[in-house]
Amino acid sequence: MPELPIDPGLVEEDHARRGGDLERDFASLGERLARRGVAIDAIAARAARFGVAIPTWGVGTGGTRFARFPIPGEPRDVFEKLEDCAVVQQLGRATPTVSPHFPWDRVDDPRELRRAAEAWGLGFDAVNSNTFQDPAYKFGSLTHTEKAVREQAIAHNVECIEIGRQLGSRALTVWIADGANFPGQQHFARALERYLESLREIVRALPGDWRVFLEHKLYEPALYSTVVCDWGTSYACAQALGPQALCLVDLGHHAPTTNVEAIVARLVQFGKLAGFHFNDSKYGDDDLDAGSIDPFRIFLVFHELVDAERRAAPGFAPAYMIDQSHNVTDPIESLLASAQSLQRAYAQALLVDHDALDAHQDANDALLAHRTLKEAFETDVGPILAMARRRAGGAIDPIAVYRASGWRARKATERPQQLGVQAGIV
Ligand SMILES: [Mn+2]
Repeated sequence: MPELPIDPGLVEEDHARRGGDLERDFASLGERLARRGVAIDAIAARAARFGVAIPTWGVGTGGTRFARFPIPGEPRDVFEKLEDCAVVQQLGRATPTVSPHFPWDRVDDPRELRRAAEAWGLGFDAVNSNTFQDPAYKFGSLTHTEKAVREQAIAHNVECIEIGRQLGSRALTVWIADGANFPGQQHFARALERYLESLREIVRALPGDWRVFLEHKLYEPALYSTVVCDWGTSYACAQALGPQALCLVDLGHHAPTTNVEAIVARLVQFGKLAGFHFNDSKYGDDDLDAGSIDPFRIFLVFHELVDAERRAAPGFAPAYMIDQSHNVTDPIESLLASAQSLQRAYAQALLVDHDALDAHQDANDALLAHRTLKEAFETDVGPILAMARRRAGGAIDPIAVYRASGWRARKATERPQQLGVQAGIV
């Protein structure tokens, strides 16, 4: 049995206080779904298997280019980050894995880190490398014009694979900040050729059962052009690099009006979808909480994923991670709410009547096809998610239990504030 950071008595109290209402809501929703030919327990069982990774940097307060406002009791090292991830998993039951980042999470012995995670009942998902902070990377990393800098960046990624192997991870996510601020600064083709050359070295270092996730981003920190700017570039690179290379979709890394769900469908079709960095945005790469701005878009993404699952699309095994910057909330609360938003979108997508949708599409009945999707999206699946959590030992109302636990105030005493606590976001 994993250790539980929050007093289980508080979860029992939550079940006692809210369990009766939940059962009535669940039964009522079950009746309505049965009229549509849907068995609520089957949906609840599938929703319960949904899991999204928490990035270790997500449990710390993020920041903007202007300031960071730390809150008392933030984790000071990766072991304390794991502790906070364990809180999110204990109460929410949708975040069984953690995605580490190096060098921020560097420890002397990765096996000790693995044991610490296992004690909390947590596993490790994709390992993230960092080639954007070292002073050597001012003009690029894997695409730098100087071979020595490229070699430094390659060696760092290879080291991340080695650490990840010891942690039980099986994927490396590579995002580079490389690009240009001025037209003419960088030769587009030569920079991308250097990227491919460097990535080939990294792919050569991958164990056979590992994958490398290529993350594209249209701007920032480079403000005129980036080397891996869009999904087309990412796809072409993944093709050139072979079957172990796949394309990762960060929801915030596109121009504001981009149809992200269509990109997801394309990557599924071509067998190159690595997975996601989930977040939400209004203007750009805002890194707001998943589901806070446009829950319909997340639903449409999950509709494509459920469709792929249903068709057993070849090679379909996406990795899910939250990638957000928590600037004005307690990160634990934001992560609980975000994981719930994602699980909600998944459960809603499971309710889509695919046979009806196929028929409406074939008949070119635009209105009924659209209404079929909306009917699923507009179903309040809250009782399904709450029941899945309760059955797994989580809280019916995770944020209420978290607040009642006094976790943050206790940690404020146990974890005296340090200046310059590492935080970052990619
Ligand atoms: Mn990302």
